[in-house]
Amino acid sequence: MTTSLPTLRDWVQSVAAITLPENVHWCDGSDSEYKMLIQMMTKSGSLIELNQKEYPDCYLHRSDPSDVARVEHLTFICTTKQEDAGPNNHWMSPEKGHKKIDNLFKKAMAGRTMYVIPYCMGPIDSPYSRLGVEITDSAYVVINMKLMTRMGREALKRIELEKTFVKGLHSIGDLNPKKRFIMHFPEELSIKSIGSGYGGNALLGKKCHALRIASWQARQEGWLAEHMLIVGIEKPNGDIHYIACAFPSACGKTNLAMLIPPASQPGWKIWTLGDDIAWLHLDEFGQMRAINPEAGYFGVVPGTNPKTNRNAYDMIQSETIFTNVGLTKDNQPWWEDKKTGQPDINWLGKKYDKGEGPAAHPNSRFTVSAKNNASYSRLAESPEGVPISAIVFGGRRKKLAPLVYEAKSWQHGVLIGASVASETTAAAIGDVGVIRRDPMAMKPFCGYNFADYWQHWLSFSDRTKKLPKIFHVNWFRQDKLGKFLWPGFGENLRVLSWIIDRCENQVDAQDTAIGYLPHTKDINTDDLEISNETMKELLSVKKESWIDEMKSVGKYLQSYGERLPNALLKNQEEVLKMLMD
Ligand code: OXD
Ligand code: MN
Repeated sequence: MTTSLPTLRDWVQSVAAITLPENVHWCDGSDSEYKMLIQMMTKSGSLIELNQKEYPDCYLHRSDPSDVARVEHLTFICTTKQEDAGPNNHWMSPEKGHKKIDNLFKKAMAGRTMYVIPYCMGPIDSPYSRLGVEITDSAYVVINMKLMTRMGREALKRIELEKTFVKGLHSIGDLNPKKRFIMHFPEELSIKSIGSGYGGNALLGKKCHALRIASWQARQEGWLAEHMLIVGIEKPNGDIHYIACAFPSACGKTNLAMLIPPASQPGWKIWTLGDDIAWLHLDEFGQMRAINPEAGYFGVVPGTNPKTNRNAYDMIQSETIFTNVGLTKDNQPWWEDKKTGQPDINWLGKKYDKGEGPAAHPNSRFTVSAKNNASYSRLAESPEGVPISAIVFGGRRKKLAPLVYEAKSWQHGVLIGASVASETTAAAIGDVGVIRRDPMAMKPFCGYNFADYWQHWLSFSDRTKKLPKIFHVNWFRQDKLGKFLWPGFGENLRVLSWIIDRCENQVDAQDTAIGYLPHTKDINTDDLEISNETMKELLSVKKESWIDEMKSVGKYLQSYGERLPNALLKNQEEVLKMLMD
């Protein structure tokens, strides 16, 4: 296989001339190709076949111990002007960026196969989808891209027709963290990544393309590329509302996207469209519609059990690639909180010893096709996407944020999104549990200056009167002893149900300075062991703390300087004033 598109052919040839691979393999995306690669990798030891009776077609990959998460400190946005990347990104000039990384690509693929992966982000026939080609020397990347994107022949056909695609060049290099860089050149629609074979650093269709580059393209073209799950919530009367939720990494997006209604909520159903990324467009009638650019899940494994996420637990019993989990004696994958089996070997391949840390790495992952999920929505393949009724922001906040509240307007909702803060998790290298601002859950993923991004968000209210309502949720509020106040998981449906009632104008709410809050009676707590006091606490707004919060938000926003949209600051000042009155 090769291509009739000269720009693609020339680019592949020029990359080969620098990286000097032994072979070039154009990926056709077929099942036989996938099988061939699995066989090759199991033979070489880079994949371990798991217990095929219990886990058919499941494999384990162990990444280098120094390469287990995204590396935000080594991720750069390379724009001509530094202000275009903004204070939210690490910046390098395109000239310096290319020079630095091109040096590392010299002979990087010597003795290896170079794979050329044409892929489509989004349903293959959707006008909202975008195309890319990833060149990589990692067979692990190829098999993951097969599960995570629409890749191969069909994608190439569309690339040849449209002639525009994002160029992604990746090599694992020598996995030396000192020679690891993830660079984005949004003005050229290109990505170069070297030195890591892990997740978002290496599967370039995901964070690099579908968020960082796509957010840049989206601003130019009038849409939004967001770190959001998309889920359909079917009410007992059969009506379905689609909502998009932005939570920071490892804050339960996958669990919410696959939620199973508890027995106490008969008649409700949940349909998954996506668990990580949403592309949002206004259609010709001004309705916001969403597609999921991905075709699979790259989810955090630890904590997955029949109680927390039955759908995910079942879905990863077959046709799954596990990365960095432990093993039982009979070669089944094992992770913390699996609730069954015993670890024998840890994620490093060593005999498990409780004193030496967890069996599975806290950021260990599963890769699986979205079609394996029992709650997969039939509209996930729909080229026109789904209409969005509500956008929901959230984060991990031990204190402060109530269980749920609603923005008073689109502009106020943008302020709420811009103010999102959360405790950091193991999804990225760095301290865990530290509160940081993570606007719209996009801190690591926005490919341009946040000030311009907020302006772009605000501009949607000039374009349509039909925008979704905006909400904020916090499943993670704790009492003084550090115990979670809200049961979470399936019970979150009770909160979603209030959100839907609000979208349908079925219930009124308390009008407070921070937004509209539910009356305690409107969150259904039937069959739930939760006291009235706890509910009150969950919905309480501590004035002094919120005054501090809004002051801190004001300071944060102002750090964006002159490009900060006035409307955002005006909204923050209004909320602060109402709190102080
Ligand atoms: C992810 C992340 O892997 O957000 O989805 O880190
Ligand atoms: Mn994510």
